[in-house]
Amino acid sequence: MNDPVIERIELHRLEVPLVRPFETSFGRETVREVLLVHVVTDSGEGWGECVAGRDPFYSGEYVDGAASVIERYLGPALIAERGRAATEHGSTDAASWATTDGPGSRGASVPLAASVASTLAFVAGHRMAKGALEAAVLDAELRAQGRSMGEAFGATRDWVDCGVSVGIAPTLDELLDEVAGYVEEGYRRIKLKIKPGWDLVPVGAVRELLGPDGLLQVDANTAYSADDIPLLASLDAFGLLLIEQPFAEEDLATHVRLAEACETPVCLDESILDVMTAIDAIDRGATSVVNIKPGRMGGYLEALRVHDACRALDVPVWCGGMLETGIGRAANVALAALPGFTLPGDTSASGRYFAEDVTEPFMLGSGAHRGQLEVPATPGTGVTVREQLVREWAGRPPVVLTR
Ligand code: OSB
Ligand code: MG
Repeated sequence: MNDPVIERIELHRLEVPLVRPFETSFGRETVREVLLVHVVTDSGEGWGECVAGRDPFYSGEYVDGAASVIERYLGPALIAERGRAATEHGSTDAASWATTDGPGSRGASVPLAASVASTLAFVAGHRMAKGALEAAVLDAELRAQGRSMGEAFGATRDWVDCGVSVGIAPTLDELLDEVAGYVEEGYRRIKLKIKPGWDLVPVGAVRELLGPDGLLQVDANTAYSADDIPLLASLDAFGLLLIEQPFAEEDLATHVRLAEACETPVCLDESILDVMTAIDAIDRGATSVVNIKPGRMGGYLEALRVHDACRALDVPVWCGGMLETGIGRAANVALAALPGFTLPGDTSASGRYFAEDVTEPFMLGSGAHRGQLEVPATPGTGVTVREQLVREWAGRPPVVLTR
């Protein structure tokens, strides 16, 4: 089969209100500024979601920068390269993605998606922008082949366990009300955002609410420094699953010191940029659990490599989230169905974020599937983008890049 040729790339910018403000140690969001990438090839179409936020606070990447780098550099390069590769070189070697668990479980048959990272490698950084393009190409390619993302990734489950990430609340009472609501909905794990001044007291109160067996973890989004190691180690008293990214992205050394000072596993998020940084952080003892966010790692294909590497090292992983719409969520849920994802993810239902989603909503199951989301089984991401809604919610006309 000839590789598909990319005919057009459209960038759609949407502002989607959150059902409640989401506050972290780095800021407060009331609206999700979404950048969607729509790729049209000669054999089908696909959608990808960029996870960059409105501001460069969680990461150096932010949505205006991602849109700009795609429009000016990445999009034109991808269109030009695919024109060239399809006419001159024929098929691309996808062996780099064929880290199979067994024959046919992964499939090496996504040559177009597998070539995106190398085509775009001439641009430094900008992983979230690159990851959105790769996701759209992957969706298009899999739809053309009639294969679901779960099938292509090597999913081993039909349903995934869901946790929920709970923002910093105005008061302790409001936090407890919010957490109680999520428990009632069935979420299998609670993650509390913490920062200096909002840590021991809310964590203790939520532990009390959940009881000793409730799964609970915390995420500091780099808000602490080495002086806080004793305070963070005192979180051991609350039986947490893990402490996520207390120190700066570049600061593996202080994470190693904390890991040596406490019983609770240390888990890196911001610091893990690709499979190389993941293995390095594990080798150094800076992380014993890994938060996998495909956007932060430049795409699903690199996320699969991180999953495989962690699995080989017996390091548990879980799927993080970036307040995605149904487009990014669908792919995250497919990824979270892989065998190394042994902890519940930040893969919450659509309703935890938005009153209305741009795809059919993801809803928690009931009965045996309480607190779980079902892995989409139809081709590509398996969800349908409500294009009319995308147009209605767009704050500006789409940017269209063509051959
Ligand atoms: O650190 O995991 C994080 C959202 C935006 C940026 C960073 C993070 C988060 C979350 C939300 O915790 C997870 C979700 O999508 O539910
Ligand atoms: Mg985090």
